[in-house]
Amino acid sequence: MGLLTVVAALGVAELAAGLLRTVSPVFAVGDTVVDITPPALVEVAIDLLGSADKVVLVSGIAVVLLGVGAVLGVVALRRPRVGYAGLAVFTAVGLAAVLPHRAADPVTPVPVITGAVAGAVALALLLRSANASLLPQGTGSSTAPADAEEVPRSSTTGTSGRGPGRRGFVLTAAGVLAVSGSAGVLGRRLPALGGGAGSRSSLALPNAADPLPPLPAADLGIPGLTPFTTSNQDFYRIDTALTLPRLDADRWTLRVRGMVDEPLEIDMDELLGMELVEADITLTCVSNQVGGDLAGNTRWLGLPLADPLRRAGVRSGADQILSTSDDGWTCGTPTEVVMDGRDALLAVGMGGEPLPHAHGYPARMVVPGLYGFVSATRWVTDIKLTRFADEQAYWAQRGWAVRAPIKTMSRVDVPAPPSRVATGDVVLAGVAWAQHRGVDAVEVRVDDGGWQVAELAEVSGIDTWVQWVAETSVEPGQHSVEARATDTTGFTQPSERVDPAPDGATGWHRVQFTGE
Ligand SMILES: Nc1nc2c(c(=O)[nH]1)N[C@H]1C(S)=C(S)[C@@H](COP(=O)(O)O)O[C@H]1N2
Ligand SMILES: [Mo]
Repeated sequence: MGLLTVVAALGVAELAAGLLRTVSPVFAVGDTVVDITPPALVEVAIDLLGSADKVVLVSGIAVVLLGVGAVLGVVALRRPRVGYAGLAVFTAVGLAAVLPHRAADPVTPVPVITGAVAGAVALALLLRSANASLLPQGTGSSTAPADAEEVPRSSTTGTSGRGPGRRGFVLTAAGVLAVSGSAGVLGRRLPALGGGAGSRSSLALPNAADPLPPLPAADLGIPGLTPFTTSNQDFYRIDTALTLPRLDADRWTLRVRGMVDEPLEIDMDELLGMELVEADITLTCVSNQVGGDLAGNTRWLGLPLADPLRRAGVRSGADQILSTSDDGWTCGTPTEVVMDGRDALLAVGMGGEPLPHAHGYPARMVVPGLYGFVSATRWVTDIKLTRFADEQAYWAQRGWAVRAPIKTMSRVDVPAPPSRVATGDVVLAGVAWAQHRGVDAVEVRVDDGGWQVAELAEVSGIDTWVQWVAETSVEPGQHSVEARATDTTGFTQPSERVDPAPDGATGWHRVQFTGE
């Protein structure tokens, strides 16, 4: 009974949230848990669980809610008021989570209240039929005569477990489960169903004013080596969003405001009508460990971000571009980086398609050379020119760096551990990046021996990673390979191991393999 009350409340709340396109109470509680958990603990969780962190968090919340619900249900059988009081406490927790939520809007409390009412109705129905089933046969059940043939059986067992009330309870329970379960599933699906004019499938991207030539020999095609171009499907994803924002391009606008001469707002029609450019840019997450895979490269299509900023007229002193996504995440980017002529984009296309929802549909920022957390706002809807001294973005508030250029890095992909390779000639290969400086050289060494210069694939610019390859020969037994990159400023990545926080990991990636 307690479980079903919780299911009813949550299911109906999800349906209401889906219909109203507002914050889901369960996910809002999840966000609150993340927000009030000490950042160090959140990092431990992310380290341990990787991208399963969100599933674990949301399932954990569901398990706690169902557990508490089950206990309250047992108590409520004798003392119904406890059940309703528990529901009231759940409601208060839900409201406390959704009201201050960063993506809250005026209708945000409605799903919580609707869920609470549904829970109360379910509890009332269940209590009524549960009480009927617990009553001794024939005393409380008005349906007893119709089921008279069952009475002798239950009286021989000495319990009322098979009485008519029990069947009633099971039917009521099944009804509650079916209705609230489908409400919940439908609620979670609703945002994906909208297929209107602004939907991703009907958005037609224009061509770039000056399309890039096809890629040169950027891909060496070595088995096991990370492809030069990452498919949208395989592109890594890092975000604070427990639920994927699903925006409609028709309703999307971007405001540019703050320390500007003339605030402005552009919509998608205007944006797609402007001169768009293409650029190959490798995105990297600051949380990437040495050898990690939180990096991806693709061809982006978008408006140079400097255009609308110039049109609005950036006032002097506005050293920070504070961008906000539809889900309330904020990001602080140095104004001078965006205005210095590099391909800083308000991107609408990724890998020849509109941005996938997961990667910011309908528009996001991409700034070559800066880690994603200070540059790559997805679902961006607001840009405010301000000062670093006046306002701090989401991760800066949590102790991460304010300015975070991507560090020069190389990774060994081949051989992949735990790899057994034939002795004799062995191929070593990987990728290296130093966005917006460009990789000048990659060196590898086996078993702490001498450094050997690797061969680099051809890339068209300084904003992408580059594949590297080298050959060596090894004897049978255990070996290790290490790589280090030097960028075009002459800087060689240091061997010193530094953790990702606060501004990116350093160290040489080392991979073990066995020759046999
Ligand atoms: N709205 C929003 N945008 C965001 C983030 C986020 O949590 N929310 N994470 C940022 C971080 S930390 C990174 S590394 C990049 C990753 O972009 P991707 O998921 O498209 O690869 O998005 C950035 N943009
Ligand atoms: Mo990131």
